[in-house]
Amino acid sequence: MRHAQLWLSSIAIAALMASASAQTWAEQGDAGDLPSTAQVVSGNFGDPLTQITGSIGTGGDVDMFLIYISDPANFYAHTGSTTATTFDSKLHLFDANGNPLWMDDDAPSDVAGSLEIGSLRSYIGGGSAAGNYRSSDTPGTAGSATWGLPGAGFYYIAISHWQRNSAAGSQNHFHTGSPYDGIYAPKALLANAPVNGWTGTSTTTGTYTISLQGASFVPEPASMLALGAGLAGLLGLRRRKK
Ligand SMILES: [Ca+2]
Ligand SMILES: [Ca+2]
Ligand SMILES: [Ca+2]
Repeated sequence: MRHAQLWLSSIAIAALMASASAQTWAEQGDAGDLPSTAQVVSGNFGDPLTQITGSIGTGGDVDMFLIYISDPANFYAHTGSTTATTFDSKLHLFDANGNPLWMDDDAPSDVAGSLEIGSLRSYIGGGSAAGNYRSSDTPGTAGSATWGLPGAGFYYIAISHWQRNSAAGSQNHFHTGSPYDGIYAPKALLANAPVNGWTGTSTTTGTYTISLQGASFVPEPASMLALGAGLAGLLGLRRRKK
């Protein structure tokens, strides 16, 4: 019985993931800067999401997007060349509850070289030298954090000019000084303090392209209903066969 259930649910999920179409999400209007106002990158669940494009406006704009990380082991996000992203960017990654996970201002040289990431553009992901991952509590210690993600699921990614910093209350989640090319884990005391504001000011504007690997679109409401109906059907099946 258990095997039959697993088999049926994989069919339901495969059906939702079947169609591969658009891979780029273009910011619609202005994406909000907190989980409650983040733009949902919705589409066919499981379609790979390889790019998010948008713009940073005046007033220290921050753009946050809800994405699905389908392949956490191979996930990365970066802001590309100096023409792909026209300003000195910073990337922040949060879990589905808005808790801080990782921040990078300037991509470390090794991944910048292999992925052709421009000067002062940002990178969050595995694949850099172990020493480049640092705790915000001990930023001077190479390798004081170890790369990882909690697993496949929903995440928030935010892009901003480098002078904007995610915060809980008035406390920055992450180290904001040198070395700027560290990929930072948050301060331990704030690891479970969801983002509820941004510190720092900037008047820089520009356009960006975030390139992604291991990410996919978030289910559209219709797909969520279909998935829900499929699961309800499975539960009904289990009840009937008991
Ligand atoms: Ca924007
Ligand atoms: Ca915004
Ligand atoms: Ca930067």
